[in-house]
Amino acid sequence: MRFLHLSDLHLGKRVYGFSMLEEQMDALLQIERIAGDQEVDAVVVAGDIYDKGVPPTEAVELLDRFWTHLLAMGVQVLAISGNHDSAERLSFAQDILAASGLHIAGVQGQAVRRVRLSDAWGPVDFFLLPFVKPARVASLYPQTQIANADDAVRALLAGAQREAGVRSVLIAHQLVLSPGEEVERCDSETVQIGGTDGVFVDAFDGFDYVALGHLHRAQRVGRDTVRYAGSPLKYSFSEARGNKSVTLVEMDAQGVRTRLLPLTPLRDLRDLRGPLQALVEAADGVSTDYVRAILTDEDPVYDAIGQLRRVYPNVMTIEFERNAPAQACAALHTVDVRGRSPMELFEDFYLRQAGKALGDEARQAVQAAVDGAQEGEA
Ligand SMILES: [Mn+2]
Repeated sequence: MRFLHLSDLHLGKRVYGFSMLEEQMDALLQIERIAGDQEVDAVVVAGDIYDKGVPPTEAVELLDRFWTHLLAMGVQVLAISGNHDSAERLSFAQDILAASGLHIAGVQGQAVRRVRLSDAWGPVDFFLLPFVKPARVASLYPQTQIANADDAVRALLAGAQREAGVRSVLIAHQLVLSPGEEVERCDSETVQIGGTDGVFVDAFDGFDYVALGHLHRAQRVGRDTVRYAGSPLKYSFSEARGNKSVTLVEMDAQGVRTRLLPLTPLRDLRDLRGPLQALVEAADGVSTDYVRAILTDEDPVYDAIGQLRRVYPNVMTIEFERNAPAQACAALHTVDVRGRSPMELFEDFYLRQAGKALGDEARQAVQAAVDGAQEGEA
C-alpha cells in the first residue's frame, strides 16, 4: 500500500488579505503529479480541507477538480473534516461518493468510519476520525466520563474494532502530544496548548500508521509512524523558514516507511530584514513572492510600502523593528494626557516610536504644523 498523506489545505484561505487560490491550485497540481509518479493507491487528507465552514465558490471548484483528477487516475481518496471545516457540508452525499472511491467522514457519529483497501499483502483498514469536540462525543456516550479531547478520542477508538492480522491506518485531526516532547507550532494554526484539547499519543497504540492534521509543520509525534503532514503551503510568517511537503507512506511486508516529498510554492512567502533602502536596492528585479519586510531603519522612512511595492508588488506587511519593544508593552502603558500640550504629547509619542528624542529641526517643523492646525481650527 502506498499513499500520500496531506492535511490542512485550507482552500480559500486569505493571508493578510491576499487570496492563496493560485498557489493552492498549483500545489494541488503538484500533488496530483506526485500521486501519478509515485503510483499511489490512495490520497489521505487529514482535515482542514477548507479554511472556512462556508468556503468561497472558487475553493469548492478547486477541490472538485482535485478529487475528480485523483479518482480519474484510479486513486482512492480518504478525507476527514478538521476544525475549520463544516462537518455537515463535507458530509454531503458521502455514501454516494464512497461508491466512486471518495471516502469522506464529516460528521462523527458513534461509530468510526472504516474503509478497507487491499494490496498484494492483504487488506488495510483506514479509520476516519474527524475533528471532534469533547462535548459532542460526551453526548454520543452518555454512560462514559468525557471531560477532554483525550477522553473523547479514546471513547471513539474503543469502538473502532481492529481485526487481528489486518494492517490499520488512523486518520485524525487533533492536537496530539507526546510526554517530554515539544510540538512545533505555527501562527496559522488555531490550537491551544495546555488546555483540554490535547490527545496523548498512546491513544493511537496499535495503529500501524497515524495520519494527523492540525499542526502546520510536518513532524512526527512520539514515533515515526504517527505524523503530521503539515500544510502544503506557508500560511504565516512563522513558517517562512522551512519547506513544505507531502508525506509518502509505504506499507508492505517489511513494515511502514515514510518519506517527505517537497512541494515548491508558486510564490514563496518569506521575510526581508534590513534598512528600506538596502532592501529595495538588493532586489533582483521584481519578485512576486509574498514578503514581510522588517525594517531596521532608525529614522522615519517615507512611504515604505510604496517603495517596496515597486520591487515586491506582493508585500504583505511591514514591521519596524524599533517598534517591537514599544508594541510589546503598549497594552500596559497608560498616560494621563489631560493638561498636556499637543507638542508635549507628540514628543512623548516620538520618543516611544523612535527610541530617541525629537531633534531641534524636527521640533520646529512639528511646532509649525501644530500652530498651523490650531490656527485653522480657530
Ligand atoms: Mn489547520
